[in-house]
Amino acid sequence: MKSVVGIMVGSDSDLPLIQETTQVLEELDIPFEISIASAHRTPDRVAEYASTASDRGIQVIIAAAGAAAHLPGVIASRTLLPVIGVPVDSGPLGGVDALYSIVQMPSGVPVAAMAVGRAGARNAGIFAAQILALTEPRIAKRLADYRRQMAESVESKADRLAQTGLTRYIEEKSKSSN
Ligand code: RP5
Repeated sequence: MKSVVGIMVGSDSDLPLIQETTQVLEELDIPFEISIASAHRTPDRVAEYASTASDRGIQVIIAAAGAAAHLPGVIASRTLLPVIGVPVDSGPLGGVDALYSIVQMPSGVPVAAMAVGRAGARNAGIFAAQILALTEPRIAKRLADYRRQMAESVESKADRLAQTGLTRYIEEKSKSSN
């Protein structure tokens, strides 16, 4: 199947985090491509990627970077496709630097900035799916199922908490996460 989401990371050190994104895209059965390019170390590769993505059939781009994270903004400057930015929680500032770099785009060239780290990486995949769902009913259906399963999971946790009480619930939760 042809990729409709393009994922770009600034470094191979961002790959473990971006697995959160690829997992959710796989769960929702959305084909994606993934590669590495740095806004600072390989600016020509970034420009080439961004300016050809639409012609390859890509409909949404997800760009993840840490530190002075210019990758999502630079990609957005070279394409009219929606760009979702994921601030990677790497480096001495723990991702706050990347968050500010991604969220503070100048007027006229937006990037959809996600939360720092794992939640942001997962939400990037879901947000990309929501954009695609505007024109793809099968993706909209999967997103609705995903939301329902999340709600059911919270309901079942609340039921279990009511049955076991707080202390046992916490003990059992910590045992199952070890
Ligand atoms: C950023 O600098 C990358 O996105 C990465 O998060 C961070 C560190 O990169 P490496 O020095 O580990 O390649 O450009």
